[in-house]
Amino acid sequence: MIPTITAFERSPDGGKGLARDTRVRWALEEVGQPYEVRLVSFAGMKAPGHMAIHPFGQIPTYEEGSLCLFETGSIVFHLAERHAGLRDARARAITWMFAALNTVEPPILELTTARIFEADRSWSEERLPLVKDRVRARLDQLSAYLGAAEWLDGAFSAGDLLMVSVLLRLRMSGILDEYQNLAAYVARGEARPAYARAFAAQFAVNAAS
Ligand code: GTB
Repeated sequence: MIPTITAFERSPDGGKGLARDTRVRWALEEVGQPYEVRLVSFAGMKAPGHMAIHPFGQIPTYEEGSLCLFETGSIVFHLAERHAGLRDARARAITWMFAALNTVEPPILELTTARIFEADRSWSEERLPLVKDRVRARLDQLSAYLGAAEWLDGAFSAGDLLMVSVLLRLRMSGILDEYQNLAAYVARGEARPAYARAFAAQFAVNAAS
């Protein structure tokens, strides 16, 4: 059965691949699973039909027959469980999936909030260095762990898929480039043909609108 995911009808990033449907598209491409996409407007996300499958009125969602999932981590986990290609070193890959979403992403999201939504506050300039240092504290640790390795745990895993997706959000800030091995790690992720297909698919949607 071909699953259907939801994505922004028009992503606020104009197709830079930062909206979370790209992570799900990437995982689907990695495992060679064809999929369909239902595009949703901001209003549509809060309409009863969508709220019935996503209690918080967001994208992405994943529908496969009677199975409806929300939360990117859960969807990528479901796909990793289903497909042997991502199943190696399962427990460690799951650990890295949670580390990406629960440990590395929160300070990065805080930086996005500080740079975009708090930029007009009187205290913003003073706070920004603190927020950036919190991001650097995590990246110092991640960079030290990764060292010269290609991926976090031997072969590419769903943990790398989510970690690269999370780190990609830092590109605009310039902080990623302070870490040569992490910048190269992200570039390796982006160079994967499955990522390129996922990026192109979401870009086509946004270029068209
Ligand atoms: N924890 C959930 C998950 O991982 O699936 C979070 C889902 C989520 O935040 N979805 C966002 C959404 O639907 C889209 S990805 N927002 C609409 C709403 O809440 O009403 C977040 C996002 C949006 C835009 C950009 N961008 O333009 O750069 C990047 C990321």
